[in-house]
Amino acid sequence: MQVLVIDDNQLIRDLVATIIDEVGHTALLASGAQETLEILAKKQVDLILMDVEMPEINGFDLTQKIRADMGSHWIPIIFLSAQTDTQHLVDGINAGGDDYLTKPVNATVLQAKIKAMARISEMQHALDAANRRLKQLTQLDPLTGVLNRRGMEEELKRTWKLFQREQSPLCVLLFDIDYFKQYNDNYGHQQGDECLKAFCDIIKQQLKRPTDTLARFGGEEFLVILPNTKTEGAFVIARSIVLALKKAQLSHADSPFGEVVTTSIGIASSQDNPKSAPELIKLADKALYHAKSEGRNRIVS
Ligand code: GH3
Ligand code: MG
Ligand code: MG
Ligand code: MG
Ligand code: MG
Repeated sequence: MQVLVIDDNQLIRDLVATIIDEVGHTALLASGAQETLEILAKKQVDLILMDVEMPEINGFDLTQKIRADMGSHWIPIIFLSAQTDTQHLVDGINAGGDDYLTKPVNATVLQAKIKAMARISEMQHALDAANRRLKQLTQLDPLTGVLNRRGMEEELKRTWKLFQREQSPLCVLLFDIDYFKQYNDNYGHQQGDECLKAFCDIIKQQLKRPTDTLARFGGEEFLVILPNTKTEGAFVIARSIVLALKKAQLSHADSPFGEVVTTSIGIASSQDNPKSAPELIKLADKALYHAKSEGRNRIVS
């Protein structure tokens, strides 16, 4: 574990560091609030040992600040204080601390408490990992492995915030496979599923930036989110996907376009002045509608 020791007294910091060292953990040292926040921003910290009496900000207030800053990310905090009255301990727990030891510190007691906190911290890490996995599962489409509608909405929200902050252009491409009902009718639903997977693979291969995202919008409709891309750039990518799809020659006997699978694409851009992310999608949907009504197998913005 990396244990952050916060104390304005250097002698105590060094003493506590030695106690931590003895049981095979690594001590990180901070003399006050600023150093504490710098270390927390830069390094992985698994446990905090916090002095209470400090000149600029006391340990209770600093604990409240850390808890507020870190949101759902929990780091165990043990107070080390010269105050022995029980009300002080209660105040410490109320401020967000997890345990309270009095100074001078008993090395054996502190090492035992560190062991207990390490156990809880490990459970917390496992829980965090499980939550991350769960989030991933609830945001991915099981058939194609790309983001599902829920994941798409989260990603779009994130990208929209970035666009608002940095005013870098943002485009989306909305795809709808042409005559896909006939594809299913002709080849069966299972082959239809394979076609959707192949379609996604073709799109993914044309997305060169790690920030470009593909999501399943629903059924045989897919959305590509292109941060930092102007309309012209979005057209270039849309055309490259159409070309790759043409090269792939996915048979579709009932298609009027050379008996292969084709797609219609609607492009929308932040340059069209949508007021929100859903409005951007609405513009893409409108463009896609025009691509369909103008004959399919085309790109419209
Ligand atoms: P258009 O050219 O106007 O887009 O016609 P279309 O037939 O593609 O459009 P429509 O929206 O009427 O049909 C979409 C079809 O996509 C119908 C549905 O059965 C099929 N579909 C949706 N999701 C899946 C899926 O997960 N697997 C398979 N195999 N087919 C799907
Ligand atoms: Mg002190
Ligand atoms: Mg459709
Ligand atoms: Mg349709
Ligand atoms: Mg379709």
